[in-house]
Amino acid sequence: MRSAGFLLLAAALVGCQAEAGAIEPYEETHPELWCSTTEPPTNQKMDIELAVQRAQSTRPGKAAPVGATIKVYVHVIRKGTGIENGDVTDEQIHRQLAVLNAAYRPTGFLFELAAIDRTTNLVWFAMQDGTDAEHDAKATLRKGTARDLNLYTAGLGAGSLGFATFPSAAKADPIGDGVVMLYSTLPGGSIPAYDLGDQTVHEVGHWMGLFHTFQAECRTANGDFVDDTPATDAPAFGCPIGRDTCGGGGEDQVRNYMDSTDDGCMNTFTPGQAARMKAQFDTFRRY
Ligand SMILES: [Ca+2]
Ligand SMILES: [Ca+2]
Ligand SMILES: [Zn+2]
Repeated sequence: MRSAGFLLLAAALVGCQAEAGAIEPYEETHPELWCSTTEPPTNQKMDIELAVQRAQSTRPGKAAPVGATIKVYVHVIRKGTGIENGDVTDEQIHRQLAVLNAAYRPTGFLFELAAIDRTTNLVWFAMQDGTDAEHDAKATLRKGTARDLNLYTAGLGAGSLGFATFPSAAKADPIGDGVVMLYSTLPGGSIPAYDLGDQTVHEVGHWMGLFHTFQAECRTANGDFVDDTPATDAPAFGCPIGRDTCGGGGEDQVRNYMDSTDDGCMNTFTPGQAARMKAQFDTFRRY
């Protein structure tokens, strides 16, 4: 069991070493909005994979980890009252939870609304990844433990649909742990093609430990450390069914939640992604 695990890891390491350079969207697409999650640098990814391997190979009984029901604390950051000021409604939040549960139920995870709070703050409303505004908002609002999802909605800016932290970062930065969404992507929001709540499913995918399916371009199918998502050369936008950007391995999974397609297009997590989420949650969020 253990040696098989290390063989898999060795294969992953080879994939990682081949990985270099930024992933550029196709010239013709130029989306105005995108996921702005920052993935860990390659050397840190190797440490993360090793930590998961180690933790999972020493699990009592060595049974595969199961999923969990995750409490969700929703923090609405607004400019004022009314949806035009980012004051998303309780109904939108309940619909978002339903979208999350529909997407994650097959993976073994469910989400349960714990609380909603609302804060009017123009500086926090414009928060971006890594800013003082983000830090201040999270330091003030975050609730629960590493097992709980803190979901912030705000106006963001700079083209961001949302951004998330990874499970492996939760212990070192418990305050920062969470998902920040552009408020107008929640179900019933105002962004065409990104108004069904699937962008939150994508960002929560990062929070669960998933990387983009196009992570390593065509160099390896294992750039996302998931075997059953074929190598993909670049993010897909819209819904280009049948696209196949890398030779072999099957068509690109444009319906995968961890690509970059429209909300109406993405509808799939693979068994490999579900297994990765469980191992990541068990290693980094259950302590
Ligand atoms: Ca893959
Ligand atoms: Ca292919
Ligand atoms: Zn992303």
